[in-house]
Amino acid sequence: MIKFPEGFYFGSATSATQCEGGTENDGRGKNIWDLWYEEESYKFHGAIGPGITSSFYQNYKEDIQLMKQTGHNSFRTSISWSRLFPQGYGEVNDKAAEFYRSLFLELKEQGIEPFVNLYHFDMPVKLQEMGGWENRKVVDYYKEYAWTCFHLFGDLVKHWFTFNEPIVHVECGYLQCYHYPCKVDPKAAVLVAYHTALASALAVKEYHSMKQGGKIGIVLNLTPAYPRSSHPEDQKAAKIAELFQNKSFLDPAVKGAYDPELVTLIEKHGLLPEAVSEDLEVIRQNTVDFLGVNYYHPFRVCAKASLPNPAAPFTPGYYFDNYDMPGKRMNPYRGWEIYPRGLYDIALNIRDNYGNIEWMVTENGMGVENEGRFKTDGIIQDDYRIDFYKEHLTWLHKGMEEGSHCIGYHVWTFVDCWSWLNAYKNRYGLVELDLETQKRTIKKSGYWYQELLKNNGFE
Ligand code: BGP
Repeated sequence: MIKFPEGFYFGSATSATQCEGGTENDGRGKNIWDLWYEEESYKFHGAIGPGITSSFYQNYKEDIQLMKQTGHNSFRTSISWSRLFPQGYGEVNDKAAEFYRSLFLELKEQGIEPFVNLYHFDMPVKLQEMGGWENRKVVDYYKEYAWTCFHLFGDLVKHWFTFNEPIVHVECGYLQCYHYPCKVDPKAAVLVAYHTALASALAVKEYHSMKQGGKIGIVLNLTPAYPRSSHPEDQKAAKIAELFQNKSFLDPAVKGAYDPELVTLIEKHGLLPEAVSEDLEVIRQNTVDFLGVNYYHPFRVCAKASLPNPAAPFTPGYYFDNYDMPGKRMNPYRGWEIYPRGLYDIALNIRDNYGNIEWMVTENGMGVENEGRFKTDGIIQDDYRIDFYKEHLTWLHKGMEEGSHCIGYHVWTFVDCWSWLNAYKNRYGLVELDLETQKRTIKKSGYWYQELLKNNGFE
């Protein structure tokens, strides 16, 4: 029997853009995903967009009832910055404040602890027009936004996160073209990463100064980089991949400083931003209270097969290649590697190299394309997902038994949600969403999760 400690946080996670819908309601301003969907909608093949999703803005009470039924004791979502501040700054939208207060209150009343994230990829359009995270002024607007959230909801919310997966908006927005502003500009990428770490530290500082008696952390998608072999060149490649992929945010958030090796590499490419010493001091002094970790798959890394093109814009891939490990286990329904042991390695890494800081799994899940094919007797028979969770929880539990201080586990996600690039192609939920009727139907994994939560463990 795998048994988790009393009071372990079990639940699920989502984000405002991916579940709320109601983008035209009650004075919400646009964020970059409304724009992305409008402009790139041909890629979504007529699928519904962020304007509808699972209409959590209207249906949150029903969804909270379902969460209660499955035994959730906690749930993570995010606040939509452009719902609260339609311009990104200035006047608070009272209707939005009312919505989030009612949502957090309802969760509390149903015995579900809210974990609230301030930024999940969703820059208000007005601020993106000013340069988004490239503009130092936006960092100050974020600080005001964070302060306002603590002020408005801090009596109800005791677990905050400053950002979700900040490396993603850096890479996808500034090195590849998967998010706005969709450009390849390594210098901007580094500046954005630095401004984001600074914004996070400023939010931590504000929160601590308000003495509300809760905790504040950051959610990082830690992706262990495994080298192809013990050959020194492969080892070096994996070490550099770790620096960029994981340590670039983990170190400033938890240790208050960047790894000197990362700084040297960035300097070598002439990309180091001009940092003001007071800002570096803010990062140094305001480290997080706890950590959220999203884990989906590992990173397989080897030395570069050929010399990088010096004329091409710099990306971390300058230093390593990804390789296709023979025999690796793939999710046949989504195309990501499944490697449950990665969660154990993360647990020990946090224990050994990050002061054994308190942490939790803030996302772990299995996306499945065309999931309707697994439906019999009106229920999605997602045994593959149950196996996926069992295996990850087994490795997590082992890490905890060996002393890693993990306090919770949230699956991604509860009700099937909208995704940034794939709309509803890949389903992750414990609960199926019918896109035409908005009807929710618990999947087999949802019933399994209910048993897990009832017993705080599984056989
Ligand atoms: C994480 C994001 C989530 C979610 C998830 C699944 O990186 O934090 O917002 O989208 O990945 O990924 P996808 O939706 O691309 O399948």
